[in-house]
Amino acid sequence: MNFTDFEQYFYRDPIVESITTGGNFQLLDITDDEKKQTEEFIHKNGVNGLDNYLSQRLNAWKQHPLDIAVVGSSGVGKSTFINCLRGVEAEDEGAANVGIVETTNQPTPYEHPDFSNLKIWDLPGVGTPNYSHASYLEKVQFQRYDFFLILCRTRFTENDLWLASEVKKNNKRFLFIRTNVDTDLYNEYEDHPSTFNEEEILERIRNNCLEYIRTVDSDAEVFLISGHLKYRVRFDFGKLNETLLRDYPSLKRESMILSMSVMCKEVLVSKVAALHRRIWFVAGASAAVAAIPVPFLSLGFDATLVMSEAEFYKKQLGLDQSNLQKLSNVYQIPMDKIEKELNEIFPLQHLNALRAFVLEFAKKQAVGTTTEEFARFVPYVGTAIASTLSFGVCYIVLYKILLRMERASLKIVDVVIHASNRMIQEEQQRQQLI
Ligand SMILES: Nc1nc2c(ncn2[C@@H]2O[C@H](COP(=O)(O)OP(=O)(O)OP(=O)(O)O)[C@@H](O)[C@H]2O)c(=O)[nH]1
Ligand SMILES: [Mg+2]
Repeated sequence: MNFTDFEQYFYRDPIVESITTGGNFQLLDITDDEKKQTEEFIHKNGVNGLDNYLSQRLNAWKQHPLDIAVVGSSGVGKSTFINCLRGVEAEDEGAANVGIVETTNQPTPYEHPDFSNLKIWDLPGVGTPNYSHASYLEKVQFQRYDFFLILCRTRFTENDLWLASEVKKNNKRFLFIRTNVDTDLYNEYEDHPSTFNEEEILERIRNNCLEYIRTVDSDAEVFLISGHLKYRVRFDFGKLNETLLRDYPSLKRESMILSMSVMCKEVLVSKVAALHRRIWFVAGASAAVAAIPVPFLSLGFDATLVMSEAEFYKKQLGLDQSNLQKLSNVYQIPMDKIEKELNEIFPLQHLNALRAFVLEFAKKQAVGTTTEEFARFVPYVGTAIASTLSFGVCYIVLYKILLRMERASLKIVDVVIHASNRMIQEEQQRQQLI
């Protein structure tokens, strides 16, 4: 099968969504700038040092600080939401303090547990004696944030609207988030069990919020969520994340995508697209290294680099042991159920011993790979690199592993959604018994 057929094969694969079917690829395609920079590098230096140059490019996303501000009146659920975004529970170490009495009174940064460039800031609400309109912007260092998430629990206040208009004046972005919809739904159910209709109630809440916020921004949207971790796969959480990734300033977008936890299909698809476009960097860097002998492998191949990249996919797509264990705890999914689901796609034993698996895979892949298949990469990395077997093998190995991991991760998201629905049903039944 030549490379085009190989790609076609996956494009046509009817049973799964794959990297080729979801997300907006154009946005993440190799830019002319990137192509030009690599070309210039090769023109100047030959392939000497190209591995370093490309490896640096691979890590560039870590250099972008990302600061997201979460703001809203006291008690609307800021800290709870921040924990949810970071994938931690209120009782976990390093979690934001959550409570029924006022807990946040000065800007407090929370780093993402895995990616320290991403900080989510818990900001005090506007309009308290300590934070009047006049002093608020200066006191919270308004300019440092890339993005504002404005939260409310019932209705947005005048203070929230004031903040949104300030953000807009400064050409920054904000999103309105309405928390606590789980409680609203529950109350509605209690009050009107015979006519209860979830969609209708959510629509009513949405319209009610929109009426207010569209007075400051006619295009404003509102996202309805529950901040509790177990609801992270429900309501507008996925759409919220998608918008957050889409609206991020372009330079920081890759960084943002790679710095978020996988919590829904929207984030997952963006991550896969971002990882996919890294493959040619890794393959180029691998091929640029002078032949490093790998036992039993008769081609120059930077095995360490390729293995680390595969490990990076695993972590990015939430398939590492600690994340799976966490999902198992939060959503009460037995580990052997997770293992069984994964076995059909990417057996846990291989995921856990990924480095050995990658090497084995590369050995098999080296037989039968032909270099003409990669001619399309000549414009990016030059003939000297694109025509090596190393480039081809590395590309195919990473591509196939990424596809498998995408399927595996999508499966896990499905299992989590299922488990979350089950937990919610059980809770509703328990509450009816009280
Ligand atoms: N059911 C439900 N409870 C929530 C939600 N968000 C927050 N809570 C609860 O509401 C209470 C207040 O939440 P916090 O996250 O501490 O609110 P906050 O905005 O950080 O409060 P301050 O720091 O005091 O301004 C806690 O008991 C949370 O468990 C939600 O979406 N659904
Ligand atoms: Mg708080």
